Amino acid sequence: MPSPIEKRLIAALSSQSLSLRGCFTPVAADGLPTLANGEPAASVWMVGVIGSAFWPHFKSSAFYTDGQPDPLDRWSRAIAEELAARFGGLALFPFDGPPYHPFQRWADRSDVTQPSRMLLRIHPEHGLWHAYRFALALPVMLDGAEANAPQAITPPRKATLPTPATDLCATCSGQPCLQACPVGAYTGAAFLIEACASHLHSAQGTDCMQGGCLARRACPVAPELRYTQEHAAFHMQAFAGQH
Ligand code: B12
Ligand code: SF4
Ligand code: SF4
Repeated sequence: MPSPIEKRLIAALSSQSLSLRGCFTPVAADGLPTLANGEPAASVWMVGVIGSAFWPHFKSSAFYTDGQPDPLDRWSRAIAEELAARFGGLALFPFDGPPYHPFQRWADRSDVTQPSRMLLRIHPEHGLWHAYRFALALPVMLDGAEANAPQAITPPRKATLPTPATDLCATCSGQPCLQACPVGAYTGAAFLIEACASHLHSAQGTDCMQGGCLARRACPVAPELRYTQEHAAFHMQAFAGQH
């Protein structure tokens, strides 16, 4: 049963085609900055996308067509900062850095994601087809109570999540992601960025550039959520443009 704050956030996010990807009660090791009033955050809410469901909504925004750089990051920032102001908290972004906020560690604190052989986090239902757009660090606890209210109860969020039964990659037959890259950029333990980037900039890289990473596309988990061609090409162009 979602808490009142969870319901309000879900409603606000769904109007932007974004998903609430989980939440957690931060501890010092999570490395959260303090809020504007100098107090620590009482809860962190992870926001992201699953598949390409958000794509038409983002594409219809002014950010997509204004010709300025980083339209998706600017779209995310506009939404997050409005929500942070509305809820009295702080918006944190995966792309601000280096140093970067540890979004993948935060993901593991708030959802049933696991490290995959591609190093990206894999989710039992969403596979590799999900990403984070921002996090909201709020002064209210997970159940919506004020952080300093004596009666406030913080449910141990992880305890309410289903336990991932298996290591998805360890039980994956043939681990096709490790075979599919034409230049072997995924070794299972590392991502060889130079090998990937030089392939993308060559004539042979057209398939990856236009349809998305072949290794990621080879993953059998959640094939129905694979990014659309246009969405995948958008990310590949952004990646290739920086490397
Ligand atoms: C720098 C960066 C890169 C670099 C280097 C990535 C790396 N693995 O070192 C490059 C340019 C290569 C890159 C490429 C891509 N990235 Co990138 N990247 C980031 C970024 C901005 C910072 C990572 C970081 O240094 N964090 C700081 C450390 C302290 O945080 P952390 O949570 O502890 O993360 C580290 C550990 O979790 C560790 N790790 C991850 N998995 C595993 C597994 C094991 C076994 C171990 C030991 C460690 C480990 O690696 C992380 C980096 O060191 C993150 C966003 C973010 N803020 O996290 C996105 C992020 C990781 N990237 C993402 C994506 C999608 C990609 C690409 C597919 C390109 C794209 N945009 O479509 C490729 C895939 C490459 C790959 N296999 O990693 C997503 C992953 C989503 C997911 N499903 O997990 C993120 C979270 C961005 C987002 N908005 O959601 N990326
Ligand atoms: S984008 Fe293409 S070259 Fe780069 S890792 Fe994926 S399959 Fe390999
Ligand atoms: S193809 Fe198999 S090994 Fe690779 S990420 Fe997907 S589940 Fe994991």
